[in-house]
Amino acid sequence: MKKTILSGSTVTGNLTLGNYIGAINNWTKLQNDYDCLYFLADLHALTVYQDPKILRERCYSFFAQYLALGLDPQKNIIFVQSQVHQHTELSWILSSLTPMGYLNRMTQFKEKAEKHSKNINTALYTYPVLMAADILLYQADLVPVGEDQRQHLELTRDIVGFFENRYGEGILKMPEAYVGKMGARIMSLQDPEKKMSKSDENEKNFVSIIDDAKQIEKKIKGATTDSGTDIKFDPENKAGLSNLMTIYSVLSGKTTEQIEIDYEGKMYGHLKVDLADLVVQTLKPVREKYDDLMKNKDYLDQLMKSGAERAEARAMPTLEKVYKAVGLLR
Ligand code: ATP
Ligand code: LTN
Repeated sequence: MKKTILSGSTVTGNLTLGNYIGAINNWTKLQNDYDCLYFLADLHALTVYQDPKILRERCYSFFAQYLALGLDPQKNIIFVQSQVHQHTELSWILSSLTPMGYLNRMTQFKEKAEKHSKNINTALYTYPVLMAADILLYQADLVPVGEDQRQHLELTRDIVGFFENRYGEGILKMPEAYVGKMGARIMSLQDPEKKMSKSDENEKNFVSIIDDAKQIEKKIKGATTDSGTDIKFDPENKAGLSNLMTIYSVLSGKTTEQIEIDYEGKMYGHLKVDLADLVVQTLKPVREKYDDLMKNKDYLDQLMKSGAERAEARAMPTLEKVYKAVGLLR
């Protein structure tokens, strides 16, 4: 029996190098050895206001970005969260088990509440409960995410504990986070103290996986680095440079030590030029495949439909067991 893997990404902006390196690159590596489900978290996107037209279009775009990055719809179940109604249903039950005190501690909530201070809605607050439902519905063993999502995974595990205390064991599986060793936290290009985020208003802070060559070169060459000259991997004192080296390392397969040796005596500018080239070459086929897929929405609709059906067939038995365990009439 293969282990089950589940992960998703919120449908905001476009996927960035951070999402790719921290999450989706790992998803594609896992698809041969695990039973994988990957979804677009469109319901999660609603925690911040979305223009309806743009949200609809973006769902197609994200689906195409997943496929262009190498996720195979035959090997994996790829689906849109809102097309599988069991997510919100399980979320309600789990919210009855989640103490507000636990949600108060979530750093993502604190950060987003500060950023969207005019729209601190209840869904922004209960977001981690819906995320727990996403995971627990499919009895996932492993959840590949970047470092920023580790706290939500811990909360999911706490919720399983609360559920088991009240209703018994063997109904929900205890999941584990799967955080890659390298690149689990890619930083913003202009402000290397904060993480690269696809919903950043400043486009210079991220490289989107569907940016063209010119945009990529401009953003990487313009990345903030310190005023030193030595190419040394030192995230504490050389955050900007080290971030570029991490990206270089993951995309080239070279260790940061090897990069230091290769660039001995060279300037930051040399590394930036080579890195820009490496990113352009890596993303070129992705962009081409993406453009092709976006010309055929009917095909994407078909894949979404079959993904949702397969996901629902997996989700329903868990929801039924939970409804029964908590005492709802079936
Ligand atoms: P948003 O700006 O909308 O919050 P985001 O860029 O943080 O979006 P998510 O949709 O929250 O992206 O995350 C999708 C996946 O990418 C998650 O597994 C997350 O941990 C990972 N991820 C996001 N940002 C980074 C980053 N800078 N470095 C590494 N992994 C990341
Ligand atoms: N909260 C995640 C996206 C997400 C997710 C999930 C990831 C929603 N549900 C379930 C893994 C498993 C984020 O990256 N912001």
